[in-house]
Amino acid sequence: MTRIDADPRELFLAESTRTRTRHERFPMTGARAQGVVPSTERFASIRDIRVFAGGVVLRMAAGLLLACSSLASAQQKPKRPPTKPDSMGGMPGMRMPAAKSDSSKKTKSKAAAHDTMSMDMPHDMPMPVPMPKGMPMIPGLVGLTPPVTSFLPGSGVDPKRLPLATTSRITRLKNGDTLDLTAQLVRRTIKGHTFVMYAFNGQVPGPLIRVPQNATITVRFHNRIDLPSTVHWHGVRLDNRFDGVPGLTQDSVRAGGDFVYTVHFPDAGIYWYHPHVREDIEQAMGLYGNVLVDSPEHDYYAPANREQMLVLDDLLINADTLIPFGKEAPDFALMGRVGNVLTVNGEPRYTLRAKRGEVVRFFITNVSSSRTYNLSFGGAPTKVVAGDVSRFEREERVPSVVLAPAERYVVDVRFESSGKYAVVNAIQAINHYAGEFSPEVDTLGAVTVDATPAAPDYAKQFATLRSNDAVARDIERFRPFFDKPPDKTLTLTVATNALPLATVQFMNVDTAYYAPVEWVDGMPDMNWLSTSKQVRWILRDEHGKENMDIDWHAQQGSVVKLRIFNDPKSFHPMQHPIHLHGQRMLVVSRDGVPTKNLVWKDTAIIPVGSTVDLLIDASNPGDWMLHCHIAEHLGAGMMTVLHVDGAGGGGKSR
Ligand SMILES: [Cu+2]
Repeated sequence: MTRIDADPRELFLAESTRTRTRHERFPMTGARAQGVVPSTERFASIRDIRVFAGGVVLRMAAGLLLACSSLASAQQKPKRPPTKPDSMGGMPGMRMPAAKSDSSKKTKSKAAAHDTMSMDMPHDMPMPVPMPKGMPMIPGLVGLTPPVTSFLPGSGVDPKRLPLATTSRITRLKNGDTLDLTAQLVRRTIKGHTFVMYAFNGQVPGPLIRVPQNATITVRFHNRIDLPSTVHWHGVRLDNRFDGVPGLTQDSVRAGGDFVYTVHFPDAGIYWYHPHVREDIEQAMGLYGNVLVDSPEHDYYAPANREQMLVLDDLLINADTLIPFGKEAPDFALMGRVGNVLTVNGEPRYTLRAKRGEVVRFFITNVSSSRTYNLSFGGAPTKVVAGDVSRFEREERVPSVVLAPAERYVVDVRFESSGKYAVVNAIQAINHYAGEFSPEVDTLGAVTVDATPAAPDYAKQFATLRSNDAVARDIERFRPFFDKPPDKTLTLTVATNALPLATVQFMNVDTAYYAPVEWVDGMPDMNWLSTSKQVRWILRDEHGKENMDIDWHAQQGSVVKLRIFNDPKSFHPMQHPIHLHGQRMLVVSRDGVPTKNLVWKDTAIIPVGSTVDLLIDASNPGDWMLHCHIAEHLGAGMMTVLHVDGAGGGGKSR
């Protein structure tokens, strides 16, 4: 994470080579090195990897599993014959759907004979999902497909007739204005391959809606994609009727249908919109956009030379093919779909030219289905200014910013000298198969700084860490509730049935160790084959009620303490970004350690093994979803409803 003069791509390659050769077993570096998160959200508990069993044990177990794999594959009938991979190059994997040929017999004997310690893949072993380099697909899973029909956008549509997606454009709206927002099919070219995907108004990300604080706008939504849809206004404390949740606040909008939203923006900051129907498909295929709400105060933020939106996404591509989605139910239900092509603002490579000494304000949103990022700017000094729904009590210098799906942060970065700064995602990768962790750096783009000095020069203002007294005063009212006992306790866990035998065997061993946060998919084969028919993610309350069976009410105007515990002993422990609609909340403590610098949030990451206390300002009446924002976890049931009953007894939720 230093300033570089070389092409960042080279840095990336150099980094990945270096990390591979220095591949250690359970290094105690990665997570600790990633001091991450704006300090208030720093995991008191990114206590590195908790190792309860060594990698040796895991390797032995993996060996045993592979030996059993012929049994496993005998029990699981392949639905589709395995085929030859089309390329074993940089992105290993085969085209889908699979072509001719095959023989499960041959696969079986291969599998049984497979050298468990070898990380090389025989060339005739099929790998329907791209596996990370050095990670073979578990032989017991070879030839299996998820028990769902494949779905990709625009089946039967001639791509040539579709408009080419464009980049996001700013749409400035005033109080009372109306916007037509159309979800539609588009063509997108990514890394030279053309795919049929979705976009709002032909743009990816969708139009950047820029409005003054307290504006109310009308959005005429037109659903012109091939699935039912809605629009959810993420983080906005709006009228419950326009929250966009099918079955709760509205009916889903059928393909070809329309819906009119009235959206009021009471809080300044950065928000986003996306469908609340099959997010695993619709959001992943391009339906997302930002809303930037401007405060009337001219010095709401410290001065900056320039503003930039950074929308982080990842796309799962196998060579020149999108990995299809499950039609009846989400696939990748264990970990969520983790893409192998990282994009910023819809493109694989972000570039910005800046002047020397320029202060750039980045509004960052993570719209990925499952991936958590640890973002930094080539060593350029970075100040975290604001989070989901407000500014921080105090600005703080941070080495990097961690964003779970749906989270937003606003950071100011000063590029002090000329040269090239790599924008990177530096994380700790995990290989579930080998039981190994290793540092990994992905370059998302570069900021090229020329020698011309920036004017005006904001060096002095940048060096000052401001206190936002208005935020502190607002939060002061809630401080008396910080230590009250929880009103509601939720445990995060998972239940599974009918998963492939090899997956079950593997996972039973795998939980011998865990990472507080999984930054990559360390088991894409097992993950792909799991659907929400087999995996049910669970929020369980103190009465043993689960998900939508939880009966949870609060009075409008009350302050609700929600304690969430992420059970490390579950079948597949994993972090969950928990999102509450229509209200704002504070992360008051993590594992009993009080947060020192507070910010209003709508999404909070709950690392594995952690207990997080949230204080909800239940100000907005209505029926509001609380759910995991990993799209496939939501699709696998991980949601409940907080009913905020109107102060006048007029709440619709009784
Ligand atoms: Cu989750």
